[in-house]
Amino acid sequence: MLLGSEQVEEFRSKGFIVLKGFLDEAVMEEVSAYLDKLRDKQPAEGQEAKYYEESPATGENILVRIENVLGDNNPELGQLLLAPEAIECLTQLLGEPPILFKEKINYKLPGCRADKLHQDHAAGWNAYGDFYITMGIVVDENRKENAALSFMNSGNYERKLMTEDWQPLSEDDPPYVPEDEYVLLEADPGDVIFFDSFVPHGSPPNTSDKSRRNIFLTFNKKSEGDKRAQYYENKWSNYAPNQIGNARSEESYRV
Ligand SMILES: O=C(O)CCC(=O)C(=O)O
Repeated sequence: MLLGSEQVEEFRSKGFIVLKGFLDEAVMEEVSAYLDKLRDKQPAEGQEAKYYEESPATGENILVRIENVLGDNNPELGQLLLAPEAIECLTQLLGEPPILFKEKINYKLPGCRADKLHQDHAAGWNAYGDFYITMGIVVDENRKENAALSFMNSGNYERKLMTEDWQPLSEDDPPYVPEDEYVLLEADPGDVIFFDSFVPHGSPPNTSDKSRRNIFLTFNKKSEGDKRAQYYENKWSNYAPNQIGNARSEESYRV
């Protein structure tokens, strides 16, 4: 058992736990270089799915995230990120083995818009399952000035959707209110956050000159089946990736 019973209990009561230095420096250097390569790569049909958005700060089309980076793509990256320890933690938290549902790298480059306070589950995930856990992997230093995430840490949320699908919980940027119910998660490369699909969280626009790359791997319980291929097939038919000339503007909320 990698996680102690207090950590599992903390996850159940707050909806997330932070494991400092879960991945070591050498691994994170490789991961960081890999993410730079993916940023510069032109994906072929069916490979990585890149999404671009118009920066509210500069009006330029910038890379916001890359999805479908694991599965049959980039097995070396999968090996770096999904060590047996990660699978063991997920198994403890889910109560059974995990299956990868979806994954993305959020580049959160300078000029990137806010991620409004939300529950991840509101991004249409209900259609595929009841509950998910995401492993958030910190690649760059996350600090207040480069859009570190804020999480509700009071446990004061419902373990179900609190809005309609695709709706944020608030239009405000951090500090979210009530202030004493949220924590700013300043974190370092290799730190990992395990969080459930209902815990409210978000981050402000990145107004600094430093990127803030984090990787988010989302899992469901094995007993709920493998929904990944279906998820991406549906998503790409509604929201085509790799369209740099056709970036989403701030008014249309899509993730
Ligand atoms: O990268 C971020 O700041 C936000 C991550 C997140 O909550 C999301 O993409 O759903």
